[in-house]
Amino acid sequence: MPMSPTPESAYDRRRLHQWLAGEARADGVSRRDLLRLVAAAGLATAVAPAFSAPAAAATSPGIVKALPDDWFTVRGTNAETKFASLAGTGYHTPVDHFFVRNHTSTPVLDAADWTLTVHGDGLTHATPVEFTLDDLRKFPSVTRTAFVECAGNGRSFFTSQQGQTVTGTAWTLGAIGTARWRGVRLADVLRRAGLARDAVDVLPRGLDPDYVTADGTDLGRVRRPLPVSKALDDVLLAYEMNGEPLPYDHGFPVRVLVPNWIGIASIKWVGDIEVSAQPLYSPWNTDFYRLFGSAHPEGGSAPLTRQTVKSAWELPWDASLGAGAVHRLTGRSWSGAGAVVRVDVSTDGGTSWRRARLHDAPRRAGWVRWSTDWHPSAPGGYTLLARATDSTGRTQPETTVPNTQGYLFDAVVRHPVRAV
Ligand SMILES: Nc1nc2c(c(=O)[nH]1)N[C@H]1C(S)=C(S)[C@@H](COP(=O)(O)O)O[C@H]1N2
Ligand SMILES: [Mo]
Repeated sequence: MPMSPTPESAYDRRRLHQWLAGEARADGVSRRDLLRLVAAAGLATAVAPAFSAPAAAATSPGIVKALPDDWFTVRGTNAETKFASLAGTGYHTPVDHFFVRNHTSTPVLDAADWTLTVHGDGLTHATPVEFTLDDLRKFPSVTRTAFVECAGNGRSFFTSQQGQTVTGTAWTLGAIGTARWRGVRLADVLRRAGLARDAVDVLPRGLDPDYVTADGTDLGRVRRPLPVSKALDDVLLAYEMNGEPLPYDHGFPVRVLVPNWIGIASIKWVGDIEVSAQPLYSPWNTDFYRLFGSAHPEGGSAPLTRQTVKSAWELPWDASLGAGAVHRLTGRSWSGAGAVVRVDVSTDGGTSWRRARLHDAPRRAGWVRWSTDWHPSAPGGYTLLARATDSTGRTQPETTVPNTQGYLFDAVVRHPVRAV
């Protein structure tokens, strides 16, 4: 599905214009990458600012929490939730089942030492403003349910269903979790810090180690610019997850939570936020998290924002089910654009479809649990399919237009099972 123009495309063109005019900053982004984006956007390339060379650093991967085989598939520095293990766990993903996506390793921080520094020329004064955790707790708190889903969730199906080669972690569908987050509005904190009227971008940065690519380039700490419009809309600085302090692996003591957007926007272990009157770039909105490939604009799409629509069965791959018995099969569907209002399922590889029963009221930024009864009369192999439709009318296609980094897979997944 080609990306429809989003507000981010127009915003991104403006950001690039400003970069060309020397009015946007791009620390740690190669000039070549920006020129590629400039060319792709059809802008003239008259002037361009200089860049500082990044320094090298070592990293050691690590996740703190236990990763039992029944609940997780470990993929490099990351851990994918097994959907089958969510059956019966309730609406919110228990924190001990929640997937972990780490570029490097979980830093074990001390909440008593932690501060958030808000700084930059998008503030009304030059001095940085510091907030301790206690300071944040004095702001009115907000509690909301939202999923965090990696942009690469479902990536492995580009290869296994569509025969395409993509780069990145080979997730199946378990790079998502839904939690009840409590924290403060980023808008409140930015205003307290003295947000200026000409601020355009905010850049939250993690306290985890520098990210070094496979070829040894140090890209610095994980950070991704967010337009002020989104930052002021519904973004939280979260300090609780499902009623408990954030676990180490999920950003303790404070993470950014950007509802409906791809997971990278929700920076964990946030230590500082730059507020800028100039548009900002980082490798996470130039090289990564755009769509590249022959079906996409030369030089890539606009930076990715909202998640797509997906569905997953709460069953192992190749699950065995008794033939001649009735099984209540369960699953979940979600979308970054609107609430899921309808789920259609097929137990015969897509020949016939019926509606699944929804067990939750449609809810934006969350998922719906659903079920269907299935009676496999004869032993043998079967293919289960589930296709969700959201309140904006978006539905899962049969195939996803590929992109080189395998983002935003949204096609219906063919889930094999056996009746025995
Ligand atoms: N500081 C920091 N924030 C980060 C990341 C990271 O590696 N470092 N990974 C991002 C990505 S790619 C995703 S998908 C989500 C995953 O959140 P989780 O590990 O709590 O599930 O965190 C995002 N925030
Ligand atoms: Mo991600």
